[in-house]
Amino acid sequence: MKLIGSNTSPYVRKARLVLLEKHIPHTYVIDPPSEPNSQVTRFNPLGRIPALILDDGTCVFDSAVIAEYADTLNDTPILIPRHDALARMRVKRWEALADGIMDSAVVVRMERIRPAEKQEQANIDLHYGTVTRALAHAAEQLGQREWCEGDSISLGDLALTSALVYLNLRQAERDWRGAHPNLGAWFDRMSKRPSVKAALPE
Ligand SMILES: N[C@@H](CCC(=O)N[C@@H](CS)C(=O)NCC(=O)O)C(=O)O
Repeated sequence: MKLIGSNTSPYVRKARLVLLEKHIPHTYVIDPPSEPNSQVTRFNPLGRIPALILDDGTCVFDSAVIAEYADTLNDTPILIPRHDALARMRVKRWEALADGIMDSAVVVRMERIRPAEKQEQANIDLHYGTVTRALAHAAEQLGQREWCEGDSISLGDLALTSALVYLNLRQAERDWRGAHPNLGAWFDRMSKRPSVKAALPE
């Protein structure tokens, strides 16, 4: 299978982390949709990345569907609990929280790269504030635990890691570690994983 993505996209990073953690063989192809010759719309009608192309040509999107599909391919590890409905919901909720951080951080990024006179400060403030609130919630929920959910790594950990990597990249001024030292310590542990090292933006 082939994962189409870019090194800056947090959604792509989430999908890559899932494939890498589960040691699922794949080729990683960099093809940002913003490039004029991008082929992404040939596969994904939404023109977005990540897009996972299976060997028979099936295109899997978006990142949540890719994560769920990939997780069923093997049990090493299981990243989304299969039988415990509440644990499964909590993992998917961590993913939703992390995706929401990514969504708002992407809005802020898109505003900031517009010409200064066209930037909407109210939109920046709204989404910057959403990230601030979501980070506080994540830190509070995480507490001193080693993992977002249960006693092993889950999709929640990978999604949150990806969101934080994106904040480090695009909101470098944000001192989220200072505000939430427990999140910083957890992130430092996650950052030592070979998957996270392999999927960092260049
Ligand atoms: N909800 C989607 C979001 C994907 C997304 O918005 N990807 C961005 C890159 S960060 C993209 O492809 N943007 C190009 C576009 O929308 O034209 C997911 O989780 O995969």
